[in-house]
Amino acid sequence: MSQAAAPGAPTPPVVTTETHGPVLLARIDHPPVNALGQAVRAGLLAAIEQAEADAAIHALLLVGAGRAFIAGADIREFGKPPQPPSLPEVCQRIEASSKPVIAAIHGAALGGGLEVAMAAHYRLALPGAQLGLPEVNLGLLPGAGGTQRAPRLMGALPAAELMLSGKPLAARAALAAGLVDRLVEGDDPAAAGLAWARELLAQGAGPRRTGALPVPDADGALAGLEALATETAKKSRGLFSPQRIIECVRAALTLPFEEGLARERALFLQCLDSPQRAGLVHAFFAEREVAKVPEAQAAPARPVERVAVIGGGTMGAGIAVAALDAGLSVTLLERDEPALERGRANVRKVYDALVARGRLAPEAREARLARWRTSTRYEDIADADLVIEAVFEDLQVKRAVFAELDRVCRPGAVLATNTSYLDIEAIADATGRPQDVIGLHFFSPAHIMRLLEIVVPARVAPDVVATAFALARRMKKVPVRAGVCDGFIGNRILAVVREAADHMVEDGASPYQVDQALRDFGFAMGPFQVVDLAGGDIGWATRKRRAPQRDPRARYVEVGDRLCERGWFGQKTGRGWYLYPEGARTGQPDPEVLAIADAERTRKGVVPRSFTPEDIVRRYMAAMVNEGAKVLQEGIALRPLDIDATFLFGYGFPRWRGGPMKWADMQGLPRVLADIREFARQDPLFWTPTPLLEKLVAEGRDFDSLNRAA
Ligand code: T1G
Ligand code: NAD
Repeated sequence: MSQAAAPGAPTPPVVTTETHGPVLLARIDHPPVNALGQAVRAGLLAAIEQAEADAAIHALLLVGAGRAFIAGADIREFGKPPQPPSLPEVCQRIEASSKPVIAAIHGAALGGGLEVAMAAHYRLALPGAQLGLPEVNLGLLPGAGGTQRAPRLMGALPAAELMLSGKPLAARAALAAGLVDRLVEGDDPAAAGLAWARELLAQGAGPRRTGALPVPDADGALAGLEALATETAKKSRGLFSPQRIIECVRAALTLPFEEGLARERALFLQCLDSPQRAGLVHAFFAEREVAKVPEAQAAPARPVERVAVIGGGTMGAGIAVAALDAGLSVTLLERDEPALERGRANVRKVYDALVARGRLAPEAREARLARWRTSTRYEDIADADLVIEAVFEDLQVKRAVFAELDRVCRPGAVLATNTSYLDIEAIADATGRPQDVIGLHFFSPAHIMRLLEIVVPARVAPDVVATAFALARRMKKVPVRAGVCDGFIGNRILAVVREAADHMVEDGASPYQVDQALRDFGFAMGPFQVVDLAGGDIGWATRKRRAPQRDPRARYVEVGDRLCERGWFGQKTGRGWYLYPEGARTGQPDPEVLAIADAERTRKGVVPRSFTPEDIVRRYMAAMVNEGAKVLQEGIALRPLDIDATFLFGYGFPRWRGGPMKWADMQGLPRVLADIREFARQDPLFWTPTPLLEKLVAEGRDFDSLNRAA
């Protein structure tokens, strides 16, 4: 593994070659994952030419240094002017080699990395190898021959599945699928590859060009592909590249190889130009950049093996499962035995369902439950390294719990609260160790939702923040650092867009029309469906709690309150904004709700107007972006990408739009600001443009410029 070059020193080559008798070994060494940047592509081409030119060389072996073979094209190069050689050229050259080329795969062989291996003539895999074509996750398709070679190695339909799922195959599955020729035990790809190369040469094996192979299941596959196309159209709602992957596989079945490659290229370039690629690539990097916050790198994390969870309700049980899944020992503490029994049942229910669906082996369940204890005595959690409180959303109840934790927990234990809205400083004040108190805001269901808002109060110690980020990594969560304010990043912005949605209903839109427009925009659910899922009573309690501070000049829509006054809290009461006959999960529009909205308009003297789906999206997103800019301006979120990640991983924002701030950049901030100023003519208080947004527009900058500046 090559070390970073000293300043001014020539950068070490990213592809090096060694001669091993008749075999030339080319090693790709471009940390962290040997991505196929320009230098790697040029290095591979040079290695081919070197092998071809050396009469003593009879075979070329490709291996990757470090933890991957090749994890694909360099994603950071997308959208930039292409630098030669292109990857299709490199793959064509590998395949055309007059001497056998062998790929020895360990770790990730993904996207362009697998395409390089498929262009080689022989492929072996070591245990732990992961082979896949995940381009669809980036709004792309395999653009270096993968859509034409994969069908020839594994069959058209299995290849289409591999590309449409974007999920990798493990080594054994790749062998069974025909993607590799053999599995070799061990962890040294060079040694395994050299041994096989010598064996092949001894057998007189020559080049074996994948492109020359027929597609094994060609006859029956076209019909199967049509069915897959229909299914994909349904499943991949609004996504651009999946249908083009299908088109490429159709070309592999109907066109000669070279024409298939040309068709692939044309469709690849269409995907490259699609805004979805920009959105999905942004989401890829946002997911990774969020973890890079000053505090997470300022101090070493405290060790955490024993976790205590206070409260075994909706969230407590999910958090306990997430901790057990991460290999931690967990003690669930409840206020009394009946509540504890409910907590036990909530946790068991999750694992029993996973076992029943074959998603978890019974032994794995037992192994996790073996690390789980329950209690009603605080003394039983005195040795906890980290405590996560998830009791009722009531400040006094939480302060009482934290006073108890302060009394029993060992010095150095991290004390975290899962509060959704409450002031964490006030909770920390209930202890004598505010430096150990932090917010860990999980999202329901906590063992599934990937977002974890790490809420950083003023007095917290840096190593406590580092401990929270380390926990997130261990739980495979996407950690977003948030400052302390009412609702932190996500719920604060959600409250504002909810108001915008309520305003539209009072102004004449139907809640069902609003939900439909936002589903068509790409959200998994519309705002009124989300209320019914979470429970209208939670928002109602928040509105009542906020009423004393509400600006008397601010517009306040009461349609939601009218529903809650009737006990219509949503799914849990069989009706809310929608009707849920016999516990149905999908709601039906409710004419009585429309009547209540009408009555409220009449009572308020509002003359209803019509809204197009575009009107609805413009207002909803303008409210989201404007409040997002305020959250940034106040430093509650460090960068726009933190807001994007929050909505992508916690609020069902369509991944291919990259998140609200990325969406705004792609719309053009001047247009979003113009919308806000237009809406402000009707309601100047709600639609006050955020100074940061005005400043960016005035300076001709976008939100991404703040990501880069951070
Ligand atoms: N390009 C550039 N950087 C990459 C990269 C890539 N392909 N893959 C990873 N990184 C960076 C990542 O940003 C992070 O950086 C570091 O590597 C470690 O990654 C023509 C068009 C390989 C399974 O989609 O799925 O080929 O944050 O934190 O959890 O057909 O990374 O440290 O600065 O994710 O161990 C197709 C994407 C490209 C694979 C490792 N390939 N990568 O996971 O580490 S499109 C992919 C991954 C293509 C061709 C097409 C994962 C991983 P930093 P990490 P990890
Ligand atoms: P819940 O009502 O389902 O569960 C709360 C549990 O806390 C109950 O089982 C109760 O017995 C227990 N409890 C109450 N007082 C206790 C005490 N003194 N000691 C020990 N246990 C006690 O509530 P929930 O939905 O799980 O919410 C818990 C917390 O998580 C709240 O702060 C809430 O705002 C927050 N939260 C909720 C959601 C959500 O979607 N429900 C999402 C994120 C955060």
